[in-house]
Amino acid sequence: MHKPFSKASQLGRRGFLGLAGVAALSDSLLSRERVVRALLAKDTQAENTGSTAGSSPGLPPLKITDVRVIVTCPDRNYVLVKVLTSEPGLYGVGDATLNGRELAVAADLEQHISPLLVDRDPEQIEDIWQYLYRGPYWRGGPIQMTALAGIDLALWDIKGKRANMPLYQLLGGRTRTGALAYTHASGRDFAEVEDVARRAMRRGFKCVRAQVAIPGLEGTYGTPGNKTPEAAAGLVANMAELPQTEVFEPALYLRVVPRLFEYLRAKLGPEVELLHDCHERLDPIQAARLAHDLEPYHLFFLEDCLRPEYKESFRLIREHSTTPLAMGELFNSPWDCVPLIKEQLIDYIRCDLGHIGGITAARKVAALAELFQVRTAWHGPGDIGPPTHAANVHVDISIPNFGIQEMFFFPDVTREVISGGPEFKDGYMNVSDLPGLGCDVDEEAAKKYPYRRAYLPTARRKDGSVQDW
Ligand code: KDG
Ligand code: MG
Repeated sequence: MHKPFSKASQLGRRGFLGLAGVAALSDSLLSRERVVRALLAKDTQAENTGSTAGSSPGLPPLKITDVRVIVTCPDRNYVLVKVLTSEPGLYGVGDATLNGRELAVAADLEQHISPLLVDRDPEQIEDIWQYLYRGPYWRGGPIQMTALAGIDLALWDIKGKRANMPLYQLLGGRTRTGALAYTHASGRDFAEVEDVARRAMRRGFKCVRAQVAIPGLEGTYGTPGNKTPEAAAGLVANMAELPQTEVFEPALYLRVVPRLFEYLRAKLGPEVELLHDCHERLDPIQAARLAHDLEPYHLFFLEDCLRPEYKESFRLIREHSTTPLAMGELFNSPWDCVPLIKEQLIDYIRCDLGHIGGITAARKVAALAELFQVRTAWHGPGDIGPPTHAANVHVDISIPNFGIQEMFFFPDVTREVISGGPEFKDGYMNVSDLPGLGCDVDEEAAKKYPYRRAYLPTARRKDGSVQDW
C-alpha cells in the first residue's frame, strides 16, 4: 500500500492549483516549517553535551526515514504502521485499524501524514502529536484520530526500544502485577450464556461480559444470533460484502436483560464479576430504567448505555441508579471524556486508545480521571490490532486508577502476521519485558492476507427506521 511521497507529486498538486500565489505561500510555509524543525533540533542538541548528540543524551540524532502502512486481513482487516528511522534496524510498530473504514485511515496516513513525518525526530512524541492534531487545522474525527494513534504507538515503541525498556517503565513503572481482564460470554439463550461464562471462568476469568439474543429480534449486538458462538466468531469470511441489518426493539431488550442477570447470579453465585454492553442503543430514560432494574445483580459495570453525543443525559441515569457506569468506545478525542469525568457521571472511562489518539492521549485521559476517582477500562475488542492491546496493558499496569481491561484472544492466523501482545494468566493480562510495545509485523506474511471489504452490521427498528447498532 505504501506510496512514498515524492517531490513530483508535490509539484503536480501545485500545478493543478495553478496559482502562483498559492505556490509561493506554500513554499514560504514549508520553509518556515523547516526553520522550526531546525530550531527544535538545535535546542535539543544544545541541551546535550556531544555535538553529535540527539534527543537522547549519548545517542546520535535520530530521524524518521519512512512510514509504511500495511493493510492486511488475517481473519479481520487490520491497518498496521511501521515508522522507520535512520538507525539501522530501529523501527516502531503501531496499529491504526478502524473497523469498516480501514482504507480511509490508510489513505490519510499515506497521503497526508507520512510526508509530514519524514526527517522529524521520532523522540519528540508530544510535539509530533500536537503537530498532527492541531497542525492540519481540521482536527479530530475517528479517521484522523485513528491515524494519529497508529503513529503515536509506533513512536512510543521506538522510544522504548531506544531506551531498552518495556513501555510501562517509561510511563512511570509498575503500579500493579497485572491488569484484571474480562472476556465475553454470549449465547442464544440464558443456558448457553451460562455455559460460555463457566468455560471462561474455568480458563481463569474473574470477570465476564454477558450478552444474550433477544427472542423475536433478528440479531442482537454481541450475540451469535441463531449461529453457534464458534460459527459467529468474528471472521471476515462470515461477514457480508455489504452490511447486514439487525433488528432491535428496546421494549423487548429491557424485559430480557434483567432476567438474564437474575439467572446468571442464581447459577454462577455472587463472586464472578458480571458486565453488560448496551452498545449505545438506549434513550436516557430507558437506560435509567435498565440500570435501576439491574441493581440487585451487582454488575461490575453497565457499558455504553447512550449515544456518544448525549453526555449530559448520563445525569438522568445517575439519579436513578447505583449500577456503575462505563462509557467511551465511540469517543474519538480526549476532550470527549472531560464532561463525564469532571462531573463524575461515570465510574469507568472506556475509550479506545486506537481511536482517541494513542498512548499520548490516553495518559492525559487517565490522569484527569484519576483526579475525579474515575477508573479506566480501555476498549479491547478483536477489531483493533495486537499493538493497541499491548498499549492498553502498558498503560493499565503503570497508572494508579486502572479498573479493568477487555481482552481478546487472537487466532493463530493473526499472530502469524502480528506477533507479541498481551498474555493472559489467572484472570490478569500482562506484557513481556521486551523493549517498547513488544509487538512486531511480518510484512511478507501480511501479503498473504490481502484486505477484504467488510462492514460492521447496521440495525433498524421493526418499523424500518434507523437504529444505532
Ligand atoms: O468495531 C466495533 C466493535 O469494536 C465494538 O462493537 C466492540 O462494543 C464492543 C466492545 O465492547 O468490545
Ligand atoms: Mg462495547
